[in-house]
Amino acid sequence: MSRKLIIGSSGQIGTELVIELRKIHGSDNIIAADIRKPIDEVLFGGPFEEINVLDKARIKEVILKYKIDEVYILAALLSATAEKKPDLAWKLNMEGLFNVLDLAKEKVINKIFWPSSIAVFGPSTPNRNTPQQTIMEPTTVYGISKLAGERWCEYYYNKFGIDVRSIRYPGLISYKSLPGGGTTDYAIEIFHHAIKHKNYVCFLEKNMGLPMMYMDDAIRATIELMNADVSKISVRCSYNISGLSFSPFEIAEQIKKVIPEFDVSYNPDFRNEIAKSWPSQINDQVARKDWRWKPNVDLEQMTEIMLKQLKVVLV
Ligand code: AKB
Repeated sequence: MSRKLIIGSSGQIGTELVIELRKIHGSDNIIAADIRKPIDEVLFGGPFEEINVLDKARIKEVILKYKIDEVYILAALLSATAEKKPDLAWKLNMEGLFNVLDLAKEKVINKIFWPSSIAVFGPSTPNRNTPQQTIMEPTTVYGISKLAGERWCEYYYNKFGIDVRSIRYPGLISYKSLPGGGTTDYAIEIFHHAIKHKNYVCFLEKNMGLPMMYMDDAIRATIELMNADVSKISVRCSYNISGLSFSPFEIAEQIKKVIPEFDVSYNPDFRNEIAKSWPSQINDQVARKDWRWKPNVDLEQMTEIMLKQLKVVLV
């Protein structure tokens, strides 16, 4: 049985990926790892190891201890934090990837998942229906690190035959775990504020449309990509995947259908400039063709799930 190590298991994607993979493969086969303590469900639901993604020796020690053959590297600084801490962002986002790519090169592991982002695109990229292959001139520290990472993934595949797979995640919406330091974080905050305070001051402008996705779809995409037969994988940098696309105004209107008194105002800050540089809607034809990717959850369904679930947690 193949064992998997999830580095960054206390983060937004890591939390839900560990829970889902444990359901599929059994708790003992999914090793959660982070420098931060995870939520109880992850901590007590199976093995947890403290790992700093910058510590290659420690990663190797845990891999050998559990006889792991697949690693998911989810530890990263997101777009807004990366603008404030560019040196740390570059170090964490790049060195973490290299540590794991090199362990694959040394044949300590067989397969890697590494997340990229729609942040690899920039202002010169076509804003709508953004193709898999297009102009990529990111203007953010995070986007530059993700684009460089994509090139390195493809390089390690071409040069050393490393089976590394990747997705360009859009903004991810979930109720189980909070994001931290991203530009798309508003799309989760808005739900928390709608329930708790009935008002929200949005840090993006009203009509700033961005690509988004409900977390269940993102987790399923990750698992489907990793399970896909190797012959189906034609992209070794990172796949575009598309779910939803909405602006702060559009999501607020959806929420108002359930909470009519909800009031939103707009006070754009530096994150609005980041958002402006990204596409508003992505073309994912290649992922659909290669490994039959298809999103399930639309804006209405997502709003309904988020409000229902968060009411239970927050009220
Ligand atoms: C961010 O906003 O930085 C992330 C992303 C789009 O990768 N959610």
